[in-house]
Amino acid sequence: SAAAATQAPSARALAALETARRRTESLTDCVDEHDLTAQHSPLMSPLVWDLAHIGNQEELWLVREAGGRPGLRPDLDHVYDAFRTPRADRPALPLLGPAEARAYIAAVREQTAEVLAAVDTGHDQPERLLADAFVFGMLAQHEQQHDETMLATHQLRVGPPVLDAPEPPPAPADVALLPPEVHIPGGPFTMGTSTEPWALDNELPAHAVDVPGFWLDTVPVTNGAYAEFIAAGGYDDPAWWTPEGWRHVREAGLVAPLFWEQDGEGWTRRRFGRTEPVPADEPVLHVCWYEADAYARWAGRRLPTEAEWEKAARHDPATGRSRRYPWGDADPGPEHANLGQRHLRPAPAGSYPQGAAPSGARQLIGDVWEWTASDFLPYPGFTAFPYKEYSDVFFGPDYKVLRGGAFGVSPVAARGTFRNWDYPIRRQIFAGFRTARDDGDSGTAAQGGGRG
Ligand code: AVJ
Ligand code: FE
Repeated sequence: SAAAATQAPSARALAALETARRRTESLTDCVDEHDLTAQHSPLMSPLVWDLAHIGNQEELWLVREAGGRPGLRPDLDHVYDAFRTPRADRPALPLLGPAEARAYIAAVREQTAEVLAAVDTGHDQPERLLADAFVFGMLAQHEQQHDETMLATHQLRVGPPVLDAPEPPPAPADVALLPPEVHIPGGPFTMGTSTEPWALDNELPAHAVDVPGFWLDTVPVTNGAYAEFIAAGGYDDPAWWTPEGWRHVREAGLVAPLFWEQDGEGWTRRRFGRTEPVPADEPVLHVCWYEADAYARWAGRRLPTEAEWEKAARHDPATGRSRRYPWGDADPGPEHANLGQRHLRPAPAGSYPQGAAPSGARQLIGDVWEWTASDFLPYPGFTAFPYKEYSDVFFGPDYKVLRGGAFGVSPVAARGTFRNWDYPIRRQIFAGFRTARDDGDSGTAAQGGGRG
């Protein structure tokens, strides 16, 4: 909003930290001690680990680093170091209990507020950590990222529902009239940013990338379209899969997206403790990169590269400039995108016309993370900041990039330059995809068009 743009960095940072904390509380106050300390899946930490890890990172960066203070519990650093202990082993750590963890993060936050009030967070502050309140914004994003991880833990948790949110609005009336794909003209565009104050190190620096013209799905691939791929035997035909993807789909016994259950002719799914029919018009969720890639090949198409995705989301052909969001530079509002866990599901494909890109593509930001074809690699001129373990240690062929952000992503951690990454087998994250094709390719599906 215009208000955020004119707000002092310290006020914006405090508001972002408070918003994150309210969400953290809402995700942890709704369950009992057992649910906080249990491991709901070996893929995830106990919720109480995330809770204290949030406070420990805040102590480390805001109280000790930014504030120059001795800190509260430096002895906890090793317990909450994400690199020391994989998620599956975290229940065995000497973790703070729920009451201790809550008291700890509250005590850290008191000191954070004092530090924030005392340090110069102006644009001209020479210390890069503090300028524009960057490190405070970084920690607000960190907490929100863990809130999203805790939301994924809630999705994996078995038991009666504890989360609630209103349903997203129904699809707008013009959805049936949308073209299936939009054209993005060829030419250079500016990828990444050197000016977004709270952009994280992997989004920097801005650099020109030449992207040939291509076609992109107007909306994310829906459950209905994905179900056609399943019905056409997509999981039984190696023709659609990369060799690694085929090996994985066989070994893991994948037959449908995570959480889908066959129900007669159709599909149901468990969603935050409730079972419902899989909605055909909703973007597909909980598919791994291999499944997204296989679907695209079956449809006679491919996943977009990361550069293609960002060009579609940011390039304004009228000015030649890259913008912060598909709709322009204004912070995301509820009219633009499904973000911030306002809803507990993606909105129907074709929603949010006010959030459309200049090409007409919709829902690039929000609803579902979108797998791209690209490995997670540094941009030319990348430098790790402020710590190598945010991005640097992950660069390479092991991780695929996701873009756009899902319904459970906070607006503070969603923008046209934001980069997420995960292993190509991961399905518990809130990931879907859309497909693309080169200029000049017919785009005719090998199976007679499964993009319904
Ligand atoms: C950017 C989502 C891959 O959760 O592993 C949280 C974010 N980094 N704490 C992750 C993160 C450190 C990260 N992802
Ligand atoms: Fe973390």
